[in-house]
Amino acid sequence: MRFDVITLFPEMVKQAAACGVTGKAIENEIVTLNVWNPRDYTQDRHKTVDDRPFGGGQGMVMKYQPLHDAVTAAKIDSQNDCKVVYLSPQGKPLTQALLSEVSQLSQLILVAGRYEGVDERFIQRDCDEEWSLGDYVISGGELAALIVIDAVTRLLPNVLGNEQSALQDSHSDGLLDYPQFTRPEMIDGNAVPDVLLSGHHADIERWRMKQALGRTWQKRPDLLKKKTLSAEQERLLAQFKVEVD
Ligand code: 9WO
Repeated sequence: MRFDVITLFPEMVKQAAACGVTGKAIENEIVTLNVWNPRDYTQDRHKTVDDRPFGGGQGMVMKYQPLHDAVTAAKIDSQNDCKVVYLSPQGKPLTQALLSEVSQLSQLILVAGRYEGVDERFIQRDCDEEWSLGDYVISGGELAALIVIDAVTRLLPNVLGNEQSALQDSHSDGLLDYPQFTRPEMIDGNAVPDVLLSGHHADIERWRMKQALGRTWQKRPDLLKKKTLSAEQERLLAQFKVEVD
C-alpha cells in the first residue's frame, strides 16, 4: 500500500512514520510513504502557500493552487482505487470499520491542513472524503494523517506477527481490552489475579472475556449496545455485574 501526505511539514511526517511498526513496514516495503510539500508547487518568488480570508477575520487560509498541484503530483501513476482525504474536525468520524475498508486500497492521499484551514474549493474539487478523528482541534492535519497511516498499516498482511494478527481478530471485535499484568506477581500487596497464574488456558480465556465485557459495560456502554452477545458472553457479563456489586 502507498501513502502520500500533502504537508507543509514533510520531515515531521517522515520522521514520525520511521518509528516502530510503521517504520518496519516501510523498511520491509509493505508500505511506501511519499510526502509532497505545497510550498514546492508555488509560483511566486516568496513561495506563498497561504493568504488572508475573504470576508475578513483572524488568521490565514491555505491557497488552492499549491495544494491542487501537490495532489496532482501525488496522483502520478495512481490506480483508480486511490482516495484523496482531507483531515479535519468537520469530517466523517473515523472508525475501525472504515480503516478496515481503507486497508484494501492501493493508495491513500492524505491532506494535512495548517493555519485556519484550506480554501473550501480544494475540499470540494480535489478531495473525495473528509475524515475526523474526534471532536477536538489540533494545530494541523499531520498528526491526524500519522494516526491514519499507523492504524491502516497495522491491518495490512505481514505487518504484525501471526500471533498479534490473531489477537487483533478476536479482540478488536467491538469490546475494550481485558487488563494485562507482567512480573512481579506482587506490587505493595497488590497481587496479579490468581487465574492468570493457574496455567488453565480455558479459565484464562473465560476470565479475559468476562473482563472485556465488564469493562466495556462500565466504561463504554454505548459500544455494548451495538453488539449482540452470545449466551456464554451474557452469562459472563451477568457474573461480572454480580462480582462488582
Ligand atoms: C484554527 C482556528 C483558529 C482560529 C479560529 C478558528 C480556527 N479553526 C482552526 C482550525 O480548525 N484549523 C485546522 C487545523 C485547519 C485544518 C487542519 N487542522 C486541524 C485538523 N485541526 N484539527 C484537525 C483534526 C483532524 C482530524 N481529526 C480531528 C482534528
